Amino acid sequence: MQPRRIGITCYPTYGGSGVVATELGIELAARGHDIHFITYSQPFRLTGREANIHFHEVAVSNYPLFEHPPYDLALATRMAEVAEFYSLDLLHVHYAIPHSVSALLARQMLAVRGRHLPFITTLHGTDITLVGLDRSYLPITQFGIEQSDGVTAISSYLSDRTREAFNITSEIEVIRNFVNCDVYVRKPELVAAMRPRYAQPNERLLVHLSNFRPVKRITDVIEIFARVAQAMPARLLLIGDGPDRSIAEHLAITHGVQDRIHFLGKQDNVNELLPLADLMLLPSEMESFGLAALEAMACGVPTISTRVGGVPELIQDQGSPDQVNGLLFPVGDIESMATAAIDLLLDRTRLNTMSRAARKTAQDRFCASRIIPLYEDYYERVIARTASSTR
Ligand code: GMT
Repeated sequence: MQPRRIGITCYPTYGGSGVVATELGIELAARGHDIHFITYSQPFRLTGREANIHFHEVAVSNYPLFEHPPYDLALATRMAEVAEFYSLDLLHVHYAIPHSVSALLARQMLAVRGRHLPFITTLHGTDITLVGLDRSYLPITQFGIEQSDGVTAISSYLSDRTREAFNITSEIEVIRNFVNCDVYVRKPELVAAMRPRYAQPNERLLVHLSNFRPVKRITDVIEIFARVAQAMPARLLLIGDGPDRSIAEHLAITHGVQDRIHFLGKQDNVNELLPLADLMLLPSEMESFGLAALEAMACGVPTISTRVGGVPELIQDQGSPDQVNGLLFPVGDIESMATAAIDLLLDRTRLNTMSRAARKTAQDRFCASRIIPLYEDYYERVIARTASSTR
């Protein structure tokens, strides 16, 4: 693909969609594309010093009249300005609400000046499964999706769900999430140096990574861990922060395991923390994909998760031992998840086999080197299709 100038908009500070958008920008920049992040703050996984990456802050003026400052309009304005100044070929927005509608406005603002700016919307999950189905957002989300020049979804599940819930008949390209397998990898010397900070040699180390929203069921994480900690010496790394953190702290005290849990808060270098663990817990109510599980798997850490949404597209719990890369259970089945975790952690051979299968899945199917060309190919198709239709 020839080098392109691409604008990317996402939620820069919170959630998996922002992580995917940022990592995508980093990977595209490394392949020679010129990337322009148009967001309200610098995406948290960027250092600001990467080659080929530019950051354009969206500032929202707050007049006393505005009880709710119009961020979507400020964003549309900035998108149009950046697209014009830097001659962007394409805008790629992550999370439909409100980004696709802002991109649509930017496209229209430029069209009246004879400039063509196609935009692609990538659907991530709660923009469809929760927020987009709120009656007050449904029609505008549907409109934003329909008006997009291209739409991608991060799993087949999410693509199907979007079609059903929003009556979308146009094409939705499934491009699954990815991980950089060179960055997310277990480096034995790093593990040897860092693991003693969090666990003794005789202790098992579990990990959970999320934004601590109710959909993640953090209380199930604590319940499962409390049962594991009764059965063997164990510790838990909790990475992330959000509304349910204090509920988790309270439950940990109730079970007397607060001293066995490291509440680490938001962390930048999760690639250095995940490989320290033996097992990840992700007992979510819903996951359209489960990026945290993929990042752990790339580090050789298998996941116990729930059989929801797009998770079975990533975690395979049936087949020969070298195919099984994690375990899936019904939502809320704490007892089964705890029993499975205990059995697995006590069986070193099975745990190692599953760890290798997890890494192999990440490498064979979800490495950035495999997925990024799918985005590049899709960009070219959208640019070509929309250029010929506007001629
Ligand atoms: O729920 C989150 O963790 C945040 C949310 C988002 O859109 O920012 O995550 C969704 O997108 C992630 C990245 O594509 C997926 O890995 C998550 O499964 C998905 N979350 C849900 O569907 C609940």
